[in-house]
Amino acid sequence: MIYVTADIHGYYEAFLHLLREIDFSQRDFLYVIGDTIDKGPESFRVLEHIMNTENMELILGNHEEFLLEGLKSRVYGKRNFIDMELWFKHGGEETFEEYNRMSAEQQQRIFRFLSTRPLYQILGSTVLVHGGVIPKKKQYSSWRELMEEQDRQTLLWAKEEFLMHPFDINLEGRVIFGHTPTSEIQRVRGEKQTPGVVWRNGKRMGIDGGYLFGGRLIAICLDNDRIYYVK
Ligand SMILES: [Mn+2]
Repeated sequence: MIYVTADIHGYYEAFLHLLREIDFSQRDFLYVIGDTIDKGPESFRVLEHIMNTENMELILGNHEEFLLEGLKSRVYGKRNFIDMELWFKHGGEETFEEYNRMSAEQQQRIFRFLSTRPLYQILGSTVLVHGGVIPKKKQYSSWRELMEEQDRQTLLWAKEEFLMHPFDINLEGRVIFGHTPTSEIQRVRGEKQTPGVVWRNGKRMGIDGGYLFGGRLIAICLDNDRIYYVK
């Protein structure tokens, strides 16, 4: 079975709980669509668990991007579009300190791993992405065509413009994304708020259950659409 989850944000115990809930085994595959780190207590235990498990793949989120860009600006002394202050304000300070306490070898492993992760994944007619996608037209020949016109900023950070988009494109299938807790999506859209529940709208599905805000960690099985929740 193929599973997808998102926005674990350093909550390693909850992540393990989720793996038990879905009865995750060697025959399965798990996609984590970003934001494994920051805010929760055990960022690198989450990240390293995914790194060390062959049948798991990480798709980058904006918090992995914070770490990557933070490290690049330290290593190369250059200032990237991401401000360290902004990252620290969003829970990055402890992550950065923990990283600095690691061995050089371990630091390199993590840096190499993050630098080579994809920004999205297309699985048949399902697209996995952290932030979102903003279609610029209504007709596409394939999801690939739609995804190739997206910029990095949108894929990692999309908010209102994606959430409020009519998303009336001709493609069959759906985009599964994290990044914005589903109750925040509902708030932005003026819908009734039901925290910690999957958000569905036409060809979009939000699965960030806002675990760190008292919501739930969510996983979906792509083979049968079964949803799993961890409180
Ligand atoms: Mn995010």
